[in-house]
Order: sequence, then C-alpha cells, then structure tokens
Amino acid sequence: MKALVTGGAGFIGSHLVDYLVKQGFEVIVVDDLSMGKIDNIENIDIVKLYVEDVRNQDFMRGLLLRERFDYIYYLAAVASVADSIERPEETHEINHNAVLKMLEFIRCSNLSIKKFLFTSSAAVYGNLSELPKREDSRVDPLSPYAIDKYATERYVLTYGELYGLPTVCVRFFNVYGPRQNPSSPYSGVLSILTNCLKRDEQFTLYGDGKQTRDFVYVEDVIQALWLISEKETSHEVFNVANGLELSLQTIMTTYERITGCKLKVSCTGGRVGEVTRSVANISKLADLGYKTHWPLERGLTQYWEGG
Ligand code: UD2
Repeated sequence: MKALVTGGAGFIGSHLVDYLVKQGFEVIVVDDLSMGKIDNIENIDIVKLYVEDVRNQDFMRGLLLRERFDYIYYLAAVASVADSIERPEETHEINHNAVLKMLEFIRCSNLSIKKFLFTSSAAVYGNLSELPKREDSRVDPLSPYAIDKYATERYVLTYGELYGLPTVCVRFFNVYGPRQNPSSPYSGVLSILTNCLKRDEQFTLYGDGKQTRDFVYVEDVIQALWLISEKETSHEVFNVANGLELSLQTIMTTYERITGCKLKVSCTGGRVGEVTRSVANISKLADLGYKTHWPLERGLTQYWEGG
C-alpha cells in the first residue's frame, strides 16, 4: 500500500507517517517545511520526503502520475485562524485551491484511489450556541481559515459523490501532543503551557480561563484517522475529538498537579473572535470502533515526560 501525506513533516502529519510506516505502508511526504521539521519523521530513512509546496502543480501532478497512491491524506495547510487573518489570499491558495486542483487532476486522469482524506477543523462551527457539535450541526465559519476549510470540505465531498471518489473529511478539535511547535504566536495552548512550565516562564491567559475546549491527544487522532480510512466510509464528515468539555482553568490546574510545577500566569483580555465553548459529539467516530485511550491526565503526563 502506498500513501501520500501532505504536511507529513508537521505535528499531526508526522505522527500519521510514523503510524503508516509501522503498518507497512510505503509513505511519501510532501511538505514545504514552513512549519514542519524533517526531525519530526522517525523513519526518515524509509520515508520519501519532497520539500515542496502543494501549490506547485507541475510537481504535484507528476508525483500523482508517477506514484499512483492508494491513500491520500491531505494535511498540508496554513494551520491557524490568526495566520489566515494575516494572509487570507495566500491561505486560500494553499487551503482551498491546491486541494481542488488535486481533486480535479485525480478526476481527469482517472486515478484510482482507495481513500482521499481531507483534514478540516472545528473552526467551521464558529460561535453558535448548539453543543456538543455534531457533524450535522449548523456551521458558521468566521475567518478565512474556517471559510476555506468548510468550502474545501464541500468540494471534497461533492467530488466524491459526483465522480465516485472515496472521499472523507475530518474536523479536528484541539489536538495536542509531542512535536506541536510552541514557538509560533499561533501555537496550540498546550504546547505553550508545556513550554512555560518547563522554562518557568510567564503564561499569558486570554480571558478568564472559563472558555472550554475539547482536547484530544495526538495518538487518539491517529487512531481516528486510521479507522476512518480503513472502514467503509465515503462522502462524509467526522468530528475528531475526545468528546469532553474542559475549561482552560481546569487544564491549567490539572497540568500543575501532574508536573508539580506552579504556573506563572498573567491575565489579559480575551482574543477577538474567540470561541467561548467547544465540545464535540463523537458518536459517529465511536460507531467505527473509536475509543479514547488518552484521557487528559494520561495525555498530559505522556506529553510532559516524553514531549
Ligand atoms: C483551535 C485551533 C485552530 C482552529 C480553532 C477552531 C489549535 C492550535 N488551534 O483554536 O486552528 O481550528 O481551534 O475553533 O488547535 N490561550 C491562552 N494563552 C495562550 C494561547 C491560547 O489563554 O498563550 C487560550 C485561547 O485564547 C483559547 C484557548 O487557550 O481560549 C485555546 O487556544 P488555542 O490557540 O490552543 O486553540 P483555539 O481553540 O483557539
């Protein structure tokens, strides 16, 4: 079996690559290393890495024709809401146009694939009050990032239906774990918290800490991606989360207890456009056999010790 992982040197992508290699897949990665790192890939000696931009159509088309992938996992993206607000047009080129062009090339070239999996985000749900979010809950994409993710989802699913491509989309909630880069202003809060605790640095808390999120450990995310790609799934969307709503305050207290470190906190106003509450209904994923193996305490402990 041969798999393409775009964004495969990034945080989630590299964990997926490791897993696929262990399953005996031949894995090919396309990553421009704008956020990813070569060191993230454990088996770099057997993984073929192309340091390329997914917008490079000549390259991408040549690769698809040459390699004839069984599975395509599309993770390459401008991966942050705030970043997309800084550069909406470029985000659109990367997060939307590049995916659409790949789908169109697959269609026109009659390439046969077993599964095309596109990674979307909980950002598509916006700030509507309905909770927990089900895959058929109303969406309200509020940023260039969310708009592109949602529009691309629709294309991915509609291409699947119209042209018989086995396509699926996943909506990631707040993924955390080793290799998440803490150094960007758009980094996930758990990588920032880990950094602050390890270096005894000040953590800036936006808002009152009562905002809630559904944090999911990266190993559970990989389990979900594997189930979705292996089971009979097609033209549908899956939430990928833990299914538990926790406040940021609870996360901070739990992490302090686990590490035995005291967090230095400075409070500031909430972020503009911030989602107040977020939690997923994960029953669709559970129907595929998904079980969370990494409750928060276990995930945080592992992240602290190994990440
Ligand atoms: C997550 C995703 C984002 C998008 C969004 C959809 C990550 C890293 N980002 O954004 O891409 O999918 O969900 O809703 O997964 N915070 C602090 N201090 C900090 C950093 C964060 O207080 O230094 C707060 C932040 O204001 C928020 C919470 O921590 O309330 C989580 O922030 P985040 O950036 O990790 O994730 P989120 O949910 O804003």
